[in-house]
Amino acid sequence: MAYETLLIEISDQTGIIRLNRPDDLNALNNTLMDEMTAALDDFEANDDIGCIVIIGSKKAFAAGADIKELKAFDFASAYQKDLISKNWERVTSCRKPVIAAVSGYALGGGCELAMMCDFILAAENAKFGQPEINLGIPPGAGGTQRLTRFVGKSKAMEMCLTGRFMDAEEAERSGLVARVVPTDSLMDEAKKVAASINAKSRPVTMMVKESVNAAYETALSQGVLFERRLFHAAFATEDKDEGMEAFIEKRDAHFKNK
Ligand code: DAK
Repeated sequence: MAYETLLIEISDQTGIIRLNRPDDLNALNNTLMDEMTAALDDFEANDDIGCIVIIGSKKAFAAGADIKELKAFDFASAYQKDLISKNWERVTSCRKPVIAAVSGYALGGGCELAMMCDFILAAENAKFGQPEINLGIPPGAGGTQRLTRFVGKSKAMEMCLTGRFMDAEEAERSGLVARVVPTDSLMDEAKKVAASINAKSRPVTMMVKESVNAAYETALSQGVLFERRLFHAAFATEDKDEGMEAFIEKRDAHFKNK
């Protein structure tokens, strides 16, 4: 498929989606979100791909949903058309790990998209924020919910109420991002992390992802029980035998994803 707003690349076993609307700081319009849905569908269906990276430009991961597109809606049309809802959730149902590699601005829907990914790798120049309040709207793609879970009520409330941006150092300190890397090495670092995940047993990476995500949706005792069921299930895989044999034989494991 030819993409208008994305650059797609497969590097080793990593599917890379680069947002590509440079003139609008990668503002997330309907076409881009449709294309991202299609790209994620393709990568998910491709057995050669273990892991996915979403990245923008040096200046902007994404400066939010496209305000020029949003402006045209009123309540009746937003409600009846379920404004920009259907193509925003695809990343959250992806079973393969998805890494957000954020350089520059990740604002509004851009910050929300990054938070929908499994973890965020931030460049030193990254800036996160939910500035929707300056436009006379609240966050609409999970910003008040996910940001609060990442950084706690006080900081999330302050950011959503004032529109203040958080830099990479503060984002790492607050638990929003996994790690901060030099700005010019962001893509290389993202590929390295992805390669390290690609070398693991794919069904087990899926189990880990499902289990960590369950921590957000369940009580602790139910989450631990869910983890226990997956743990026992992993003992039915050939990869469990390979991983343990490799350890005992002091060699690298070669997983078959079985
Ligand atoms: N939309 C459209 N165009 C944008 C944009 C955006 N979000 N952000 C930047 N641009 C465009 C600018 O209009 C400008 O275009 P031209 O004027 O050159 O044609 C170009 O990108 C460069 O921007 P600036 O000239 O402003 O660049 P600066 O370096 O001076 O400033 C900035 C960078 C990021 C601080 C500034 O551009 C800015 O404040 N941008 C807007 C940030 C913002 O308010 N974002 C939140 C948008 S609302 C939902 C899903 C998603 C959402 C809601 C619901 N559902 C699933 C229901 C999300 C909503 C939002 O994200």
